[in-house]
Amino acid sequence: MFLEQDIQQGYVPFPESRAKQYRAEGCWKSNTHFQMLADSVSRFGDCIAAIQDQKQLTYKQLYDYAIRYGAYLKHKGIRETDFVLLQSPNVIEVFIVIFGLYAIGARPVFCLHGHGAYEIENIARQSRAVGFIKLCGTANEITAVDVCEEFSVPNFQLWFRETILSQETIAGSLPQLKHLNLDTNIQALSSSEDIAFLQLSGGTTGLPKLIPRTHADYIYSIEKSVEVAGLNPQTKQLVVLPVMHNFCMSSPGFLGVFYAGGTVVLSQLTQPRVCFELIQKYKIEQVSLVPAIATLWLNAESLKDYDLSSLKVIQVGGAKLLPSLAEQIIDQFQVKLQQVYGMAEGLVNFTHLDDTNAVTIQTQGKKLSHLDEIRITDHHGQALPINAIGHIQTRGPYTINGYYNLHEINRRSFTDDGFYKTGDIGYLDDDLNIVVTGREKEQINRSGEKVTPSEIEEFILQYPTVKDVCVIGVSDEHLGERIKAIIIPKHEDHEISLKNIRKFLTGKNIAHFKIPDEIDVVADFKYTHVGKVNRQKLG
Ligand code: OOB
Repeated sequence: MFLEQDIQQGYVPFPESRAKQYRAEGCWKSNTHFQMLADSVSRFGDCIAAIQDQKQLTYKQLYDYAIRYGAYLKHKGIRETDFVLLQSPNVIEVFIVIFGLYAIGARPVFCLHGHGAYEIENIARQSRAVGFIKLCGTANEITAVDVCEEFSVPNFQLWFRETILSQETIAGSLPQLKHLNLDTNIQALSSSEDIAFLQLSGGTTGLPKLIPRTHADYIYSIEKSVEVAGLNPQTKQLVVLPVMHNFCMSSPGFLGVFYAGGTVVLSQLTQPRVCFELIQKYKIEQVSLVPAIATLWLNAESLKDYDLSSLKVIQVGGAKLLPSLAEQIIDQFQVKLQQVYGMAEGLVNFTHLDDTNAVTIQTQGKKLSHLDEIRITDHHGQALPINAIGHIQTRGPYTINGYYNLHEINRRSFTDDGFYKTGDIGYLDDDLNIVVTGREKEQINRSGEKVTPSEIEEFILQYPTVKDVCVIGVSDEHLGERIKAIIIPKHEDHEISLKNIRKFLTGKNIAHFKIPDEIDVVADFKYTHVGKVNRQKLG
């Protein structure tokens, strides 16, 4: 019912012919995220939905608190269909806020915890959001909120800075929940085919692009992920990746657990000891990791000090998992490994729990839905046969048809017949398992966080004594790739240090995960025979 308004703002809907098929085949249902929670409450009301430190929520409590928080936001001026930026560490209150927004039909824009004021301002501008909810880990944390209050983004004027202290009770950290006198009769009118939220693409164009996902398409991907990951009401999942990331939100993620009636345990840290302690204490069965965290855990001395025998499935995705690492995960943790190749734009692939080890180790598995269309093409967009390596393109019941409010970029990122050009290179094997072999576009994958070199280069060029710079990813045992800036100073006497560059970039309020891990000061770059900087020879 709000579709018309969104289309005017730059939303590209599913073509009606495909939408009809997705409805007819039962992929898209009529429920919204809030109704999905209500459904879980009716089946699992008194079961524990989430735990973090001393705090926990039953399904019923999560639902009641969400309604109260939603009523509070409404009272403060947030209206149905408003976009609201949300940034949070992995704290339990974030679930109340997300479902509070859904309760009143407002739409979260999921910012990563690492995003700085620079990214936040741009996301606010592009989404035309009305406000920003920031959950802070400490009372005196200086955050994007403090810096952003000077923004001059039209409509953007509602600031909610909630200090979340782990030792407090939930009602202590979100005192608004005590306001019982608010009108909690806040039925939202949104329909399942409306945009539910905006997620951010790591992207190759610098600033994050907005990804509009509908309730129907996203819930379908959750349902299918729950099936393929084997979640059930007994499932105990550890969430260690940032909660706002698509992987741990829905593939199957915490929403998968809420759908299945299980329990989510949140960790704010990725450190092995902290996570192993939680796995042992709560008898965790399932966890989703990026390869960099899997490596960290495997190499931890403390691995032998804990009983991790409850772990049944470790999912690894977000970046290429090397077969040798895949083998170690299976051997050392004695678990089923499930590779997940997905993207916030939609398409997700999983290896199956009954696949042979060879398939699990060597491939990124099969598409989630029989209606996902994946094609591998050559440079001209011509489809290639099975086993041929090429560009991975996709369309389907839960893959977007365009970024929000970005017409120019959409022309480049989508084909005329509606396929999303993932930018990934790979092939489909004889059994239709996908194998990702690389990327066509420049992008650094630092521990699953996607970083665009040109964006960082532009910032470093503003440093007074830098003449030229080239930012590359170099392979790193722990991070997958780390960020290296190769810098030519304006004058050979100019001293440029990593510390000063990092300080300078921090002052620009950009996300901390984009700040170079190392620099190299050189007299000149190496060039290809056509005169382009040869990035491969720089590392
Ligand atoms: C996930 O989502 P995004 O949007 O942060 O990043 C998507 C990109 C893919 O296009 C690909 O380049 C890379 O991340 N990627 C992988 C991979 N999984 C993602 N590359 C190689 N092997 C894999 N298994 O990262 C994401 C979203 C949902 C589920 C899982 C990951």
